[in-house]
Amino acid sequence: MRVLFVHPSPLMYSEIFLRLEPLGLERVSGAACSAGHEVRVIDLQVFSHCDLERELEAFRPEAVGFGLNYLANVPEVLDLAKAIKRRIPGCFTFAGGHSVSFIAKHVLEQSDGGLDAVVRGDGEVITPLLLEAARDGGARELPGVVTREGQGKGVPLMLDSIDECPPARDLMRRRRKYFIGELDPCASIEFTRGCPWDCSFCSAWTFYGRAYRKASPPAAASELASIREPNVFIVDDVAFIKGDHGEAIAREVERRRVRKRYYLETRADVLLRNTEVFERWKRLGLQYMFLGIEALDEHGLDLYRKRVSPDLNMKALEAARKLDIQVAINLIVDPQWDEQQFELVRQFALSVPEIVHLTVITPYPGTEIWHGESQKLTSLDYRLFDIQHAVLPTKLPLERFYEELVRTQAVINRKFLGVAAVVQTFGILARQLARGQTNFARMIWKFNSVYNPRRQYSDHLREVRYELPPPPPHHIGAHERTELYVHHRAAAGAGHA
Ligand code: B12
Ligand code: SF4
Repeated sequence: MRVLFVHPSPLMYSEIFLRLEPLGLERVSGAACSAGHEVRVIDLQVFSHCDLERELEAFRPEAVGFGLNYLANVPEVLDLAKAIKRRIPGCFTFAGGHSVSFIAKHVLEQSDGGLDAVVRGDGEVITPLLLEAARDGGARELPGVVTREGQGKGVPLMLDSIDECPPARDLMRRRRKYFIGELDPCASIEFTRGCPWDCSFCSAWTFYGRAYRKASPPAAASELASIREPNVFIVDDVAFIKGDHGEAIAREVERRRVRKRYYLETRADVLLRNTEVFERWKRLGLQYMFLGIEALDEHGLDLYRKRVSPDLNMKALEAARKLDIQVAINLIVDPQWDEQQFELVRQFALSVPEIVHLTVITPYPGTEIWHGESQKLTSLDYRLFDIQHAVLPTKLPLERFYEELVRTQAVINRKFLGVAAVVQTFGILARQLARGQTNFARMIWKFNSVYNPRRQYSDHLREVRYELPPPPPHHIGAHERTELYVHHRAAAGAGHA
């Protein structure tokens, strides 16, 4: 079968700092290739809608699969699916990915015949079965697959070992467009999948049922060695949860003499528990680390069920400084913040050497905080669910809220995107430009055009064609949390922290 996989366009607020290869879609594409299909991938982060039209004309796919990890991309995918159905009526269209797994039935209904199926959970095992069923019939019975006839029998199929079905990186074109900050160009890799913690604002744990799977160290190191880019983003939700796993991969990487520069995301307690692992990876090229600090006070940390204290967070920052790893920290903005609270955050951000990143608390389907928010949500417009917009009532008038938010982001960004920082990074920039790598240089000049309070406010005034389903009215109790799971942790190889 001729199968085209499509990754939607970037969300404008993330494009400034990074643009990364769609690893999940590449893995699903790899699985379809191994099953004997003729596969192409088009990533609308780096190609235009016109390019997609040309691809449809030239390739005439018999099936099109969309990656829907992000809620904000749902409207674009719905429109594309409908347009493709009109253009190639017999084409089988489907979507899969993180966000759509939690609202599969709703999205399918909204597609108005544009989508034939939505896949919930891991995509590697089910996609070849779905493509077979698209040709021979029986799609509606497949586990984890939602079609117009209803939900298939059984729970979504989990990949036993993430060593299987490596990503089809060779199918991606314009790979030089993928970057994160000065790690330009940058590839991505997965050492583990899933997260055993249970923060109330996050859906990483509900997706995988609090299980996580580990790549075997030789397989992880071989994959790393096969990557051509000099920089690598380790996409694990929490990197090096198990110290011995991180050490074992490091050993294999050393043995193969792989030398790259790395970016990863982890937790404060994991960094403190496994400091020597991070130290070893620093020697191997670890440059940047993202720490989800989320709140500066005990109350906020409890509310998000982060299971760390403010003191421990600060100790982790000190540990990272000693290791000489550049750290970006995330803080969650509460829409109830007033001017004073923003000012406190600005002062904090200017007092620490780390890059401070702000995200607005957003109840996503699949998170605990989604439940019971029906009275409070001010919008159900998918496009605003990108953690840069406020979809809960703000204490300040909305326009003032965005002024404060953008002002805070600008102060923080001047710290590392300003003239002094550019002078510091001049050598890096010059080397990249000489090699024709322009992503990082563009990023430096783009900030003001994208982060703009009026633009953010006016995003709320756009015509809304597609809305999220309203959240269930009741809060979720501790004993009901497993009901949020897409996968249940029965799968082989799944572990706990
Ligand atoms: C790495 C990552 C990123 C990267 C890479 C993005 C990219 N180009 O793919 C970066 C840093 C760029 C990023 C950015 C953002 N991210 Co992000 N990201 C992740 C993370 C940690 C891992 C994703 C990953 O690569 N996993 C490994 C691969 C193998 O798994 P996968 O992508 O899920 O794919 C599997 C299945 O989903 C499925 N699948 C995927 N695609 C398809 C397609 C088909 C057809 C099928 C059948 C199946 C299928 O099969 C795959 C294999 O099993 C997830 C958390 C998570 N655990 O999923 C958050 C996550 C997806 N991100 C999230 C958010 C909020 C964002 C941002 C909006 C944050 C921001 N404002 O800056 C941006 C927006 C990005 C954009 N669209 O432009 C949220 C999603 C929230 C939501 N409901 O919309 C998540 C869930 C994190 C969280 N816990 O809140 N992200
Ligand atoms: S925020 Fe991080 S630690 Fe908490 S559940 Fe999500 S991925 Fe896990």
